[in-house]
Amino acid sequence: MDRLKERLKKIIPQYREEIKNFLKESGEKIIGNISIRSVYGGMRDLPVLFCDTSEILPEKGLLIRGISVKELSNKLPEEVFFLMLTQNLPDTEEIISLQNELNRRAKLIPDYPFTVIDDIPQDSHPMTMLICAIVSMERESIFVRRYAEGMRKEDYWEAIYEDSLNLVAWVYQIAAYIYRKKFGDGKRIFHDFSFDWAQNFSRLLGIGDWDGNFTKLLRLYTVIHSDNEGGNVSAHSCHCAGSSLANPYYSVAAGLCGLSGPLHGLANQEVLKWLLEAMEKYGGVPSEKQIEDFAEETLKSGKVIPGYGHSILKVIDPRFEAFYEFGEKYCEEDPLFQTVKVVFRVVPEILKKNPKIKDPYPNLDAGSGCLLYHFGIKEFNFYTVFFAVSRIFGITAQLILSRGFGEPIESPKSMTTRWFKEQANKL
Ligand code: NMX
Ligand code: MLT
Repeated sequence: MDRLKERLKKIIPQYREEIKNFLKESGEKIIGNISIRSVYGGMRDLPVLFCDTSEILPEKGLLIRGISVKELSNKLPEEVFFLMLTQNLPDTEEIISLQNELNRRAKLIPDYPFTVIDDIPQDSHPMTMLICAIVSMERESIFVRRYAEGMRKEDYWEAIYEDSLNLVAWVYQIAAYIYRKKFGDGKRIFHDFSFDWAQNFSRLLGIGDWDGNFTKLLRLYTVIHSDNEGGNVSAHSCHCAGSSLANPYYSVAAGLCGLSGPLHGLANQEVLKWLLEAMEKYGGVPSEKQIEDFAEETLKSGKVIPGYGHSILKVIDPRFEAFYEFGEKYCEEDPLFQTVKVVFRVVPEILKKNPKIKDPYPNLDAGSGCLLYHFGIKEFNFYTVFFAVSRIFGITAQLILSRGFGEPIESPKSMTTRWFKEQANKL
């Protein structure tokens, strides 16, 4: 029996009822003002979306169902997925049931997404390969089949759940194959059904994790990147596509296209590039003064310092702290990690000098790539794929809940600049 699905069968109708009643009582109440700057500034700070899996508090960072992500750093990604969907961490039977469910589905993966990867130009970015393989599997969608059969609206979430669990059980297999194809011997490694999700991901990558520490990193990495409330580009793109009832394969692909940008998921690759350039320039771990000069040069050339700043946070990202603590424990001596430490001591003070920068502190990307690098993943254009595989836990959980509530298609009103100017003149 799939215990998570059984739990959701009880929870979803209550959730739907709760929101329905809330809207009945309070739907017409006005909750805020909109400034023209917000509209033209990427909709910053506008409370126009709801998301119950997680929230970011500017002074505390990410909370998943009210629990700080740092406190969840020793949990399994499967446990956090269960938490996002049900508000509770699973008990032993529940987690075993979810793991069995994922393992059962893992072996049902079709062969053709691997052929898609074989056939695509091999110099394509790994994110392109991943997204193409995911879109190709759209024909497996249970939602599409059941929708065509006339499924009731109240049942949408169940079909979305089926597709989402398949994606969670399949996408890391595809990601690992992309890694092996582009950077390894090209041979596909197969699943071990006695393993958990991260153990299998690690095994399929073929990294040779003799002491189990790389698998520990994969667990931490996945939990840390799993969700980040609803307004970031990947979550929002997936949510928006999903609201049209595009199936989870399309919706997740839409989210991952958004994740591929350098200001979002590609930033971890940019961070590594920046760190390695600094180390190469100064012949090893740079001094504080050298990093100061290097950062000033970056800013003068009109570029951002990757891994620093956040659109909501106003403090050091606790996700960075979790990676930092992992680094202290497992790769303290690594020159790359030592460089991350120097940058962390120097860069916030430099960014603070620019009053426009609201958050001068490290975000999650400032420390994640160097840990992957330490464990032998030196191909940093693959790092966004790790982010993508992790983020699928959160964005699919959000899709399941959105269809569970019966959320309508997204359709905010856009206005012309002429209209905004007219409004401004009236004030
Ligand atoms: N280096 C240089 N300038 C910066 C930085 C930085 N790290 N962070 C912000 N700024 C600039 C920003 O470009 C903007 O300049 P302008 O007005 O000329 O366009 C100004 O400061 C105000 O930006 P904020 O309002 O503080 O931040 P915003 O919400 O616009 O952007 C980020 C947030 C994350 C896009 C921005 O801080 C950034 O580009 N950081 C570097 C890239 C990065 O690390 N991205 C990863 C984000 C996390 N993720 O995983 O997705
Ligand atoms: C994320 O995890 O999605 C990033 O920190 C980006 C964001 O919060 O906008």
